[in-house]
Amino acid sequence: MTRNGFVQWHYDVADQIASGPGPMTRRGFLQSASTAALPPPERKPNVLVLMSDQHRPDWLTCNGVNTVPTPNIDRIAERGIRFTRAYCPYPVCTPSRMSFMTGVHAHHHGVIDNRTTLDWRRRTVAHAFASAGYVTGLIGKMHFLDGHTHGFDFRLGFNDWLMYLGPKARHFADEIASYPGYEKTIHDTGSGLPEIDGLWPGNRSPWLGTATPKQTLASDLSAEDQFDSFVARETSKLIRRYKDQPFFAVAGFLKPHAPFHPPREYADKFPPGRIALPEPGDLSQYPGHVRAAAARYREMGEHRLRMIRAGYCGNLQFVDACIGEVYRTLETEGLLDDTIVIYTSDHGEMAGEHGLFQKFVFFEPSVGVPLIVSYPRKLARGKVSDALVEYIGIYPTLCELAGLEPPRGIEATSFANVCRNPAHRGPDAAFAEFALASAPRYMVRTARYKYNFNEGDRAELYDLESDPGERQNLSGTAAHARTERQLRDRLFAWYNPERNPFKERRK
Ligand SMILES: [Ca+2]
Repeated sequence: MTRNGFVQWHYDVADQIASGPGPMTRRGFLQSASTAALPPPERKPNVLVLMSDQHRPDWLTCNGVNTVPTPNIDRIAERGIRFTRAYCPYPVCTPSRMSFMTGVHAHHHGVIDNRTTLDWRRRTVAHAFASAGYVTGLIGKMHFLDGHTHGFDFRLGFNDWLMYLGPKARHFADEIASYPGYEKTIHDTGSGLPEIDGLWPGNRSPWLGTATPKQTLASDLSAEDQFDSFVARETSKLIRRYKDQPFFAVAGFLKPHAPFHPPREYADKFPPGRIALPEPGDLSQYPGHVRAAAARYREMGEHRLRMIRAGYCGNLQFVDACIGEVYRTLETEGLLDDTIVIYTSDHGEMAGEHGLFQKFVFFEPSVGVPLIVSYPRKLARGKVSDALVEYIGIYPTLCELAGLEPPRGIEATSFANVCRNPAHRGPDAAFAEFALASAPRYMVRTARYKYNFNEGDRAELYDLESDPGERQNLSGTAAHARTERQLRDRLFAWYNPERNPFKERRK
């Protein structure tokens, strides 16, 4: 079987599953419903979730930040509502994504790190849409192995891309190995190499021990061979194939997440020598985990950090182009008005602020996410909302906007009311948590303040109105004692650290 033949086979199998062998298939049911004597019901909207990985929320040209041009994401914002204060529930890949899928926080779904898998019994947003007659597809990254178990009629992931790449996959192994500390993780399921244990001999990557950490910025893979191009192409195919019935599609892009090696034409736009690193500022007021992480990055040296930031910039501009490719498919198929499009990311990226890179912290660039909701048939266009909304709320919001039954047994709150009226104030707080098994920490963010409770370490309190850069930790000051106490009570009412069972389990 050729590579293209493999992908075609996958679609044919998925189509059979979607059509089903029985006398009353999902498609047959929809057809029979539309031929009954009653007028046909209003057609359900399609749903397309475009999810990048690690896109810091403020880096959008439509937000007035020109560090990296994002013309394609800007076009989605022109046709929708852009949220400036959206938060992920747990700033690392898998726990955050499983909250998107299930509508519950990590302390309930139990996926508290990238090595834990989601309980198969958890109902997901994909189950909800499949039950409502949608064809459901997941193309790309999501951090679980079996899409069918979690509600998707079919999926294509890293393994399918690696099969498409064939021997060129070793370039990707070299790119993963280039990130300091990642040499040993090239067989890690979370990093993009083989996701299915047993697919390769000895449950190991065939490149284990042979990868050569990449030293230069530009990827050795062409733009069209990149994972995100594969995701864009296959998502576009799915849209074209299922355009006549409602589809629920998730496109999970890998970039701007590491490896920080954009295709050459994007790497050339951001020469590391011209990349400015932010001044870390006074770190003494921050808790120990922030100071320790900043020290580790400082040791990597300025050249390395410039390379990382340059690669991040090139990655972001490239993934913007891939997102644009999928969006243009909706456009050329005439589906824009009747498709709910979400653009978001599973968490942000510090990109050097406070001397930090990646995520793992509750500073705004890390715990914040970009979030755009577009549904031109029903919602206003070109609006901006500063309501506090949560990434975990996407599931009930999509159900409400698509006219599905409200999901039961979840804790996420729909923000469909803000989508319908962008002037709506929205919820009065957003919550997050992190590292529940090792050094638990928790965040509450209100319209004005952010309070972080760090177990065994000093707390943090920021006044985001007067200090949006979070440079002045007000925790422990007499002038803010009452505010701090109130926020702490609010946080513990949401989740009391005393009830965290994960730390005990790992002892
Ligand atoms: Ca991620």
